[in-house]
Amino acid sequence: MNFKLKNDTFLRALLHQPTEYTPIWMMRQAGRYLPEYRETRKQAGSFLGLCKNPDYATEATLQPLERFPLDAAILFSDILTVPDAMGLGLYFSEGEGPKFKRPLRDAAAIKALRVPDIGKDLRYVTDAVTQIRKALNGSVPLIGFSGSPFTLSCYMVEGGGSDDYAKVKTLMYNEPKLMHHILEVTTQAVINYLNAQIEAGAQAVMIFDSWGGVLSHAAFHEFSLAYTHRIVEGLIKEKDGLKIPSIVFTKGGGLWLESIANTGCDAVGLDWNIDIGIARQRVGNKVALQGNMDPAVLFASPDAIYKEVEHILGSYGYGSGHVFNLGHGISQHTDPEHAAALVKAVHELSRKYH
Ligand code: 1CP
Repeated sequence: MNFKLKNDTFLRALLHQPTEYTPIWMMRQAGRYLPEYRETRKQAGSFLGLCKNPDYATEATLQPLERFPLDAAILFSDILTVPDAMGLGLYFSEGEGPKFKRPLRDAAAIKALRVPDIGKDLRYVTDAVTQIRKALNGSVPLIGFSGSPFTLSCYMVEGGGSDDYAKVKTLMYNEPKLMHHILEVTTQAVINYLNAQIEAGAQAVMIFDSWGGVLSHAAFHEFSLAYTHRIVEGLIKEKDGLKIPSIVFTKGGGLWLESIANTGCDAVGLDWNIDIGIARQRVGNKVALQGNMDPAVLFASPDAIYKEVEHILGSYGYGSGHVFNLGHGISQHTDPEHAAALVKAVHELSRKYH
């Protein structure tokens, strides 16, 4: 029991301890689908302006919690702050998503890559974590996060989002040593970054391997999972006598569930391709599961949302070890009332399974 928190259901579910209901939070729960977020972003001037100012980051983190009785808060930031701190020059062009001014396009740039000084170059993130913990005042736990080295490398080599990952895959197949060098440096950066978030007050951490699923079986294990594994091993496991659970989410990772569970993480995040009951059979009690509703269900009516929630809860079955979530980030076109219906449905319908 965590006496410091009013609601520690999320942490207990991650550690397979008994709960009264299934906890829920939503990936990208703060963001463009909320009118109050759009207003705050306007005040801040830009998305990066939000991330780099701890007052605004705190405000954005708390917005979804003021609307919905969610069981966890997630730090408002982005995975791309790490390559930005490594000198790649992150910027957002309106309607085009994230871009880097100096993507990794040759061996010289790759060899010059350095682990950033987290205490200096990412101080705005750890300051935000400290401030958010204060503002939460023990209501629900705060999740810290990072991208996986492979997912970060995709953006660092492509220079932005991609449909085919042609540049990063070409590098990986032509120059595996250079690719491994990027992954090595990024792995050390991510370990330092997540541990700094934990030191600043993050009570659980999540590694987003959003693009690991675009790899072949062999490449996934060599270029993505091996590094995720090292990160999990390098994390601070306990702080102030409390366990700090870790969650590994690989979009499209259903095929590799057992390998992901073997990294030593406490929970595996699932997208919506896999049935959560089958996933549970495959991993047993080794890890908790987080997921796995298709975010597009939120476009449908509250009745349809209730049906889908019942289906997922029923498929997971009885007992702890499930954190309800979407299988990927909430769409900016979601009606906030539908998000409210989802949270209500999970809280109401899950009690009979506990
Ligand atoms: O206001 C805006 O226009 C910016 C939209 C936005 C937001 C709200 C971006 C740009 N990032 C975020 C916040 C964010 N990003 C959070 C905040 C906390 C929360 O969940 O509420 C988190 C955890 C992320 C993580 C993130 N950023 C991931 C991993 C998760 C995932 O969705 O797979 C990835 C891949 C990114 C990159 C990124 N940042 C922003 C966008 C639009 C993207 C995706 C670009 C692409 O499709 O390649």
